[in-house]
Amino acid sequence: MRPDLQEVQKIGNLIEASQRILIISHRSPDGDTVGSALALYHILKGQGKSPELYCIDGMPSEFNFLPNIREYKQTELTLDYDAYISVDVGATHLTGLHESHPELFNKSLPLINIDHHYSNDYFGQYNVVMPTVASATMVVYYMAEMLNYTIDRVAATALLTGIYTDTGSFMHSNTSAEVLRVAAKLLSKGADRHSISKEIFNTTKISTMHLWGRVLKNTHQTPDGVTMSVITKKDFEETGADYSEMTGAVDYVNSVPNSKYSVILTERDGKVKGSLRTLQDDVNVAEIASKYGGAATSKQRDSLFLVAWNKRCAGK
Ligand SMILES: [Mn+2]
Repeated sequence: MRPDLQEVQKIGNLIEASQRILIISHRSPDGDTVGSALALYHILKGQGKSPELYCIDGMPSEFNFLPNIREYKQTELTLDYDAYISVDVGATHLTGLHESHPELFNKSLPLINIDHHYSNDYFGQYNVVMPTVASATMVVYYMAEMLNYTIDRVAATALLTGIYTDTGSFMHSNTSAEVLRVAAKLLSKGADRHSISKEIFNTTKISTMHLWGRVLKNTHQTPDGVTMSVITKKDFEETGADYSEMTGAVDYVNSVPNSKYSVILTERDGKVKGSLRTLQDDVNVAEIASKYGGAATSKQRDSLFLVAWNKRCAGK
């Protein structure tokens, strides 16, 4: 599968005619939104353009090894750019700009929406949305190839970062033959696989160690195979960890043998966040999460919900 040729050509023409281009990442930035944005930033600079990077949240330190990561701006936005590109943004509210800058998303501005989420409702003037593809960086890769943009070592490393993080280091079920083909092409272009795996997957802060220690200590399994753990506000305070340091904990909890699915309940700003994960084909955690008002981004194997701290949970 490849992006729609006509749409990509229109985007190529828009970029050709634009000078100042704003690239927007989603809040709580992950390797895919950052990798897509940094690859585009580098490629567009190579085309003689003046790209800028925007994210409403700061960058996690594990991405410090990526060139140009410090170019991200969090300052007040003035919408005077020639073009806009959102990357890995499955829904407009994930930018944190939907209320302050609604004109970005009502098709009145030249916004290019590059994404791979089923939830994406084609909010851009231009849209390249491929829900069957494992990462937004793969969509960027296809587009760059189609437009004959050069993918050098810097761009290849940024693109491979998104593949690495969205496939959980090639361990999630979305690791298709096509993922490995694209990863192989990026490696042959000089992508720095060693830095990605070391900086993102094999570097753990002491506060994360302590937080995960509590997650693991609190883990138990019900007789019907639900593996659960719980983390309170006090755990965050005492370990000095922040919410982002919970990333990946639910996958680890789910590794207990005979897990039908796993849940971590986290106390967060007066609410309880439930993170659910399964590796079973016959378990749909999105359905379970939806009983508690599950998030729009929920998937069959990977879901979230948020309930008020004092709300009594009905049912299971
Ligand atoms: Mn993604």
